[in-house]
Amino acid sequence: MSSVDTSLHPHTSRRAAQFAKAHSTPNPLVLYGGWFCPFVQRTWITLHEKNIPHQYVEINPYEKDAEFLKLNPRGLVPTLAVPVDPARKEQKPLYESVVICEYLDEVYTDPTEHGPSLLPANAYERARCRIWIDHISGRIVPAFYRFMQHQHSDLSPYTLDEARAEFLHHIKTFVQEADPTGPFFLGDQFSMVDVMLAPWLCRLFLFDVFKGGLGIPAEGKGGADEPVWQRWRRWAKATEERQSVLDTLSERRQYIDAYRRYAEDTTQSQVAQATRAGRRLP
Ligand SMILES: N[C@@H](CCC(=O)N[C@@H](CS)C(=O)NCC(=O)O)C(=O)O
Repeated sequence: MSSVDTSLHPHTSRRAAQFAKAHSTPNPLVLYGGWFCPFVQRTWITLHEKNIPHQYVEINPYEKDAEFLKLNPRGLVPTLAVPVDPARKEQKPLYESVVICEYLDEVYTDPTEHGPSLLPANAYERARCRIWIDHISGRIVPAFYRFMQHQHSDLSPYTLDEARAEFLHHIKTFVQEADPTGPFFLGDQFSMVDVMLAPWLCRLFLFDVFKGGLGIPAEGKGGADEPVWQRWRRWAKATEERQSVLDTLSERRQYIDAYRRYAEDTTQSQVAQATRAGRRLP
């Protein structure tokens, strides 16, 4: 079956292309990524936020190149090759976007070079951030794909309205836990929680393109939920305007082409297959 999985646009574009080009020379820390991938964008944002020297290598994870599978037997991007010896000559692989981002935050700690940590110093606050990171990865992200892959068919186990309502419910729960003033989840400090959701925020326009709208009420039209949606808009605006987020985005047209196969539910990506089968995402 022909599939976007192997016929994806091969290159990143716009600001993401500039960021990739600025990190194209060999470095002991290597990010293997795909421009279209929101899990990769999490890693990219972390590298950018912390000003971490690295090499970016664009690959198509659907091609399952043998060298790539040696690094990550799951065959997923992001995959990171990290230097593990003092001379920074020997590399070992890491994968899973949350694990990778936390690793980068833990290792690159010099505040003069890398700015503040993306997680709070206080252990309780750090643990609370992890609850909301888990909410994003375990609830918001799966609901995003269920909504995006919904098909109007008698065989569909859920309606589009149900998928939309489930997605918005998880967003609302998240917003209600955010610092009331913001603009970010923890207040004025951009944190790992924001990093984890930002890539899907950048892809919400795709629901207007493919699914008849996202369904977040327009300003002043939120009824009893108006304060929640106001707080959401404050978070979304600040996060969308964050330099690290802007600099890791490609041309909108490319996302529309890449996500059409999700919207039509024809992609064979592991995420899409898990969504279709009602399994946990890879
Ligand atoms: N849980 C993984 C998910 C990564 C993931 O699904 N990446 C996709 C691209 S967005 C991929 O590499 N897909 C290859 C495939 O489905 O075979 C993470 O957080 O890093």
